[in-house]
Amino acid sequence: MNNMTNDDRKHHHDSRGDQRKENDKKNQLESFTVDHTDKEMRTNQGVPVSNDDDSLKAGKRGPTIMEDFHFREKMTHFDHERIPERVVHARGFGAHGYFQVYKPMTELTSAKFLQDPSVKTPVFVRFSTVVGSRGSADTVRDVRGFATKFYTEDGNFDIVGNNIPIFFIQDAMKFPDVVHAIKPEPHNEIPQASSAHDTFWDFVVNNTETAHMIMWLLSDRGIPRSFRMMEGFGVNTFRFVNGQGKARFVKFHWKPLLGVHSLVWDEAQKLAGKDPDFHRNDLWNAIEMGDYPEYELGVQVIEEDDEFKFDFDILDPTKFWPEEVVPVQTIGKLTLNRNVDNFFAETEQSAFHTGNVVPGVDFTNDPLLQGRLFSYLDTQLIRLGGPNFHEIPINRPITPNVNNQRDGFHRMTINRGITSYSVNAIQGNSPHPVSKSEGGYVHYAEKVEGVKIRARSESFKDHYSQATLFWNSMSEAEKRHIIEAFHFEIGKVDRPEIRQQVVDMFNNVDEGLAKEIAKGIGAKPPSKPGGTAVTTSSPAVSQENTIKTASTRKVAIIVKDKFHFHELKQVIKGFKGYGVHAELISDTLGTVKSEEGKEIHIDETFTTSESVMYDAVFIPGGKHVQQLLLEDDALHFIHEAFKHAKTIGASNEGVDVLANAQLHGIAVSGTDNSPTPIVSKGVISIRNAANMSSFTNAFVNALSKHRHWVREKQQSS
Ligand code: HDE
Repeated sequence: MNNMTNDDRKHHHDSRGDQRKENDKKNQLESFTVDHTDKEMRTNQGVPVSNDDDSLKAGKRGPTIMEDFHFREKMTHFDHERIPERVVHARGFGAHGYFQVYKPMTELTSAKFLQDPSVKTPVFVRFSTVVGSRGSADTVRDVRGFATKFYTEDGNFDIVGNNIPIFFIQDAMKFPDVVHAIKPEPHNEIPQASSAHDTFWDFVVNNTETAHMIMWLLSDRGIPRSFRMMEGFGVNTFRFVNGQGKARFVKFHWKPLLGVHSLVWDEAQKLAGKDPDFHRNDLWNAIEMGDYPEYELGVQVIEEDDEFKFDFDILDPTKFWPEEVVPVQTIGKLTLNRNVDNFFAETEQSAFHTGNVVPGVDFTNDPLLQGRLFSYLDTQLIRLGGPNFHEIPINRPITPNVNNQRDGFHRMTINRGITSYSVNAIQGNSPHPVSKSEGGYVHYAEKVEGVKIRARSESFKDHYSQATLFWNSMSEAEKRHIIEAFHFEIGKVDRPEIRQQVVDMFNNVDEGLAKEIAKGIGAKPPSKPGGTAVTTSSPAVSQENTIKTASTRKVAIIVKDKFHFHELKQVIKGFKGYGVHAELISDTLGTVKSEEGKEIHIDETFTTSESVMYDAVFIPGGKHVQQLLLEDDALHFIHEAFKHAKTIGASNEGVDVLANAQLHGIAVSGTDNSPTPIVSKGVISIRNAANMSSFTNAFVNALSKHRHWVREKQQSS
């Protein structure tokens, strides 16, 4: 490639035509992939192995001999098979997919992957939690990472985003501080994967720029239902630059087509024990089943001339651009359609970097972004063991990397030729830089002037207005969840003075909120009037207003011997039509037999599963109910689903189980044989089995609402 002329290069691109694209990365990865099915075992030196079970000994009961190269190689490799986990975002899960732009974005950016709607740009995404270690649980309260690597024909472009559009701090200088404060405390390394402890809240009350982010973290956004049901945000302000060199400020968004949905806190905590891999399982299984997660890429754009027209600084990463003020244009779609072959090789070794941009995308002076531009490259040097991590298959661009960089640990490339410097005459000054018009990356020529100073801009000083805006935007249920989250988090803080400081700090956001916080943590209500002057809201940030669909949701069906087969069959068939999945639960694996004598396979048992792993529960009719009525596990299942505001349904005798469960404030169908189901706060019941389709429709409709928060209210009142 080194000696290609520009015409060659152009031709090379054109001739590959439409085959380039989606499979380019897959094919590249496949050239590194090995499969040992039916292969002979060989050492790393390629020597055939005769025995992999016994070390070489001086006598059958004697000591192992030094010359056992096979033993030494095997053990040495094992001894060294761990690498440092990421300093933050250690626990993550990745998947492959592709991105397609809806229409040419030429007016906004020259980025090639945003020009041609027929091009499928390969993508790798890694979702993560921030605070916990690699082995921690998925459903902890935390920010989620949403890092995307686009393998474009102009090189790799990474959007290293989170599921919350703002951040804790305004200047990268403070990143080590916030991370030290939130990580487990240094003396005893407790607590794991949690912000509910003294050092974090000590940091919060002494660094009030965190106020807005805390509101989001303690909202339902901190406990997503699924990686498939959360937004992603680039957080920092970037630039789009078009072919004429015109630049605009831009923020990136990922909008999930399944909407933004969350767990409830009690459920999240239980899941952390019952299924620490809940989000991993969810994503992996969705992809395996062909329920490919999809997210639209949105951009918010601000003209350079409008930089100072907002009541917040557009470079302040603790502020978001309300969608009602700066609309989000959706410009393309990401589809995740392929699980990795090997977690370590792909997900663990993936290295993202905010500095990985392509022509058409540029940076701004956002002081958090500026620091990130240093940190991401730096951190890989220790984590991936040297400067050649770009050669690890998952990190390789699908374009060649051609330059004079050489050597270093684990160098894979064999560079031919004797020059590795520029300017050279011996190899005709190859490789040669290309001009902007030939596609070379040229930084946006922003005019910058100023005196050197360690200081914060005055325009960053307002820490509370948008925290109030966020609070104002929350539905009643969301507000209640935030207050409860404060009660949990601050309830875990030992020092009473910090608990009081939290009340006083959040009084600056909203007085009513501060009073409610105080009630649950043994602190005094705020002593002064609180709040800001902000009375507006941003409906777009409330999850109440998100997309609602039952598609891909998971229903637990409880059955024992002598259930009604035809009811079950009709309901499952109805679910399928809506893309809803069902799993059958009983007290043992194997099969159960219906009243009609049909056998069906059980997927999970009361021992291997819990209602927290499902979105809803259904009990069909039949004589099995007589046993279910005596079964504590079944009742517990229903009570938990009820407590977590989930959809619950029953048909015929199954309704007796609901009646027996005494669900507070719920009406269930009587024995009048009415053909229409009774729908009561997300609990659906019917006695008339002749009409299961009206039941299924009502059930799926309730399921699509995600949760029935009205029940929580009656429980707490
Ligand atoms: Fe990161 N961040 N970060 N971060 N971040 C890392 O890079 C850093 C920030 C985010 O799946 C590290 O490779 C600084 C905001 C994600 O591999 C490290 C600052 C946002 C991931 C780092 C921030 C993020 C990371 C650790 C403040 C949302 C995981 C391992 C100035 C927009 C990527 C690594 C993956 C990872 C530095 C703040 C997102 C240390 C200095 C804001 C999704 O380089």
